[in-house]
Amino acid sequence: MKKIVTIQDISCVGKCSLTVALPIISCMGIETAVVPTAVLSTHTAFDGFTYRDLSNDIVCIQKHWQKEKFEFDAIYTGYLGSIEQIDILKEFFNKFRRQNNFIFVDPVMGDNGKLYKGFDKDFVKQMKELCKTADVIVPNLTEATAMLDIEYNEIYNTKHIEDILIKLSDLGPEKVILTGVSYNENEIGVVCYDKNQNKFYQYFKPKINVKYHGTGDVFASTCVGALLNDNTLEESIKIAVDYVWECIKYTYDNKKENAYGVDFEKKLHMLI
Ligand code: PXL
Repeated sequence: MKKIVTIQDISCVGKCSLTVALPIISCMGIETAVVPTAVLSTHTAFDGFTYRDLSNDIVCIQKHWQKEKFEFDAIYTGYLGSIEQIDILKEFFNKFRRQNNFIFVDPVMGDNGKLYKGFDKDFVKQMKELCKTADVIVPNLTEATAMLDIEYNEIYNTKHIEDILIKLSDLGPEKVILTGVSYNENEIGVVCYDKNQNKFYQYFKPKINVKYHGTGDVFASTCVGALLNDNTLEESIKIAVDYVWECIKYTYDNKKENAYGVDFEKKLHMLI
């Protein structure tokens, strides 16, 4: 059985990060170890959320796991709360990186051209450093342009997107997956680049005009699960886009509320 460790916060209410990653990856038949980086009462789009930092615990967990000689087929990081946590994870990667495993970084920092609460340019700089050490990264357009320090624009062409992918892969990662790409008002999807194969792949679906919280985490979790299950990059983005799209469609058709994320539970059967 394949085994992954995913390292991100646990937001008690508001489906995202660990409360999404754990069920999704488990449904894909992969043993899922978790390292919670922080406990929040809700994700940060709610007012007045509580935040307990677990940075020290990450170090203790790492030391224990080294003694136990645990190994993982993939290491997947998501939302991180501080620059200190990024430094801790660089060390974690050094200790658990193997010839035959891969490091998958979702540089969660923002969306729709804006950074989330609590993130600034220094954080972006350090997240870029973490991305340099990864094998696969999954930024959205906001995160990609922030890391490359280029202007975020809602209108762009294929060349702009391919330039971004190549520049990000030049940093280090062999595979770069850019989410939330939309060349016209009818379609949205993912474009990715495989440096070793020097190939771009893309996959689009009809746009549903709504934004839900946590869909980036649903995508990243499904994508890393699909890659671990020996799907190609091209197959994996298709599996993940199709799943996220069905989750959005179901949620949109059944309720319009969006702060709590998508009802991904109703579509988990697609992944089993
Ligand atoms: O979905 C990304 C995410 C994860 N964790 C927390 C967040 C967010 C996005 O805002 O606030 C705590």
